Amino acid sequence: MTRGTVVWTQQARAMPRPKRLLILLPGGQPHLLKLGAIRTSFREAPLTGTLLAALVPLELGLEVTYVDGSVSPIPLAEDFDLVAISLITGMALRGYELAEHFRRRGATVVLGGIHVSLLPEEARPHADALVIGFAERTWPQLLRDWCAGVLKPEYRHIGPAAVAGLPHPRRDLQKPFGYMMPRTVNATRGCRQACDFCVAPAVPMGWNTRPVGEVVAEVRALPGRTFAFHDLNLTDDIGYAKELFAALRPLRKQWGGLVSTKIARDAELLDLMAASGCSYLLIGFESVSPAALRGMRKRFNAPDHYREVVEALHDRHIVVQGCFIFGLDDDMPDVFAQTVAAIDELRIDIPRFALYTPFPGTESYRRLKAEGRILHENWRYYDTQHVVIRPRHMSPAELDRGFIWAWRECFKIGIAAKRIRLHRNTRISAVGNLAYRLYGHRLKRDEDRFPRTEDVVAAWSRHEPAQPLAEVSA
Ligand code: B12
Repeated sequence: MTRGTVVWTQQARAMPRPKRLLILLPGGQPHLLKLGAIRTSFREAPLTGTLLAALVPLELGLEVTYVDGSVSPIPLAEDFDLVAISLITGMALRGYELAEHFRRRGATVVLGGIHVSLLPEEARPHADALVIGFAERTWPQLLRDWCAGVLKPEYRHIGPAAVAGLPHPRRDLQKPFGYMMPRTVNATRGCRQACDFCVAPAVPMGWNTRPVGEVVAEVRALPGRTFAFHDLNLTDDIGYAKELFAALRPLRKQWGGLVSTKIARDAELLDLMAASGCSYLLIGFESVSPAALRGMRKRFNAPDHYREVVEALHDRHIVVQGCFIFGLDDDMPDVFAQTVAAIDELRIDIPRFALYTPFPGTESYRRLKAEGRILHENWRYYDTQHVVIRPRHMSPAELDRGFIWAWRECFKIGIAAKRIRLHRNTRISAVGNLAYRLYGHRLKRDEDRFPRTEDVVAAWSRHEPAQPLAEVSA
């Protein structure tokens, strides 16, 4: 053995192993599609985890693992030094269980995300540190503190996110073939509207936009020709949106995103949007009743103009994914049939339904709580797909049945096929309709995964645990 080799071996032994960081989204089962050994999500790839991974300071030398529990098993038997878990309300209880699990194995646990910002006191006992608000600045600082052994119990950033100069999300850590749309991008943060069910005014997120040049550079660097914007309301600042769309045009990519019905008021915006490669849009129509819309403070939605909105987009070959909410105060028992008929008349390409859900911290929560109409606070069911309130003009069970009926009715094969044929962009429309048809079927069939309201309320009053950990990792 040469002298040099001995020195190398001793150095290798003396080198500390890199600290292991797990970034975890607890994940939800409802949108999982299992085909034999293949697990994929109906969804688009979330940005939260990949952005947090990109923000990890390189000089700390951490070994980063990213797991989205929606598409991958959670590595319960592995040891990590630091586990960072992102929580939205529907995932909160699972997240707490996972936090306890990894803490028992010796990890330091950090919790962040919308739910933590809404209810920090609930989250606090489950974590060594909380991150409240947007984390572009606080998360790198937290990691530096942790490595230096001076972790604080709380890191807080209230107000608009610091979005200039962001690194590109670590999409290389994403599960390959895990998502229907793997390439997602974020251009704006927050929303300036005040819809009563939305958490944006509750956090409060403020409003901020990334420099257009940085967004364009990120999009240019993406492989493939398609991507999706993950913004709450991409066109909330119309001037910014126009500048962005004009700059995207030369890239000749196709994209989808979330916008409000307000876009139809501006033909120039629509033209720029279409020319920049917009191929589908998710729009919250929410209701066909003006009174219901007033009740939820979404006055800028005018059902009389919905037809115009859809036509303006169809004229530009843009597929319209329309969201509708059931369980609003003005909803009568015939709201389900009325909405399904309106969707047909409006020629919405991909309809989608949600239940009115009073997320903690929101205006709707305060109001319904004061009226004694919140059935339970088992956050597991706060996912907009389970009834958690007592509606005004029907029973919770009627709302439950009507909701499932609408999902099933709207995606009956003949009806869905007619919708698909109507649009020139058949591929997107077909994939969307097929995915939601499968979803509607599971909603009805899979009683274990979608227990109905009476059972949930009964279990809540018996103080039963939310969900065993084994189920989480399955
Ligand atoms: C894009 C989006 C989606 C995408 C991707 C979801 C995802 N998991 O990322 C899709 C379409 C799939 C989706 C689905 C759903 N969504 Co969604 N979605 C959004 C949206 C518009 C943007 C999220 C985003 O990507 N932001 C950009 C990223 C980078 O920011 P971020 O996630 O906020 O994270 C930042 C901070 O919060 C923080 N942070 C977050 N987690 C953690 C964790 C740690 C440890 C740290 C340090 C920091 C940290 O750091 C990040 C950088 O600042 C938000 C609205 C919003 N503005 O947040 C709604 C939102 C998150 N969705 C919501 C809901 C309800 C859902 C669904 C349940 C709807 C449904 N029934 O299908 C599902 C749930 C799916 C799931 N399992 O997550 C609600 C959640 C409300 C709540 N209290 O729970 C929101 C807030 C919308 C709203 N206005 O009410 N959604």
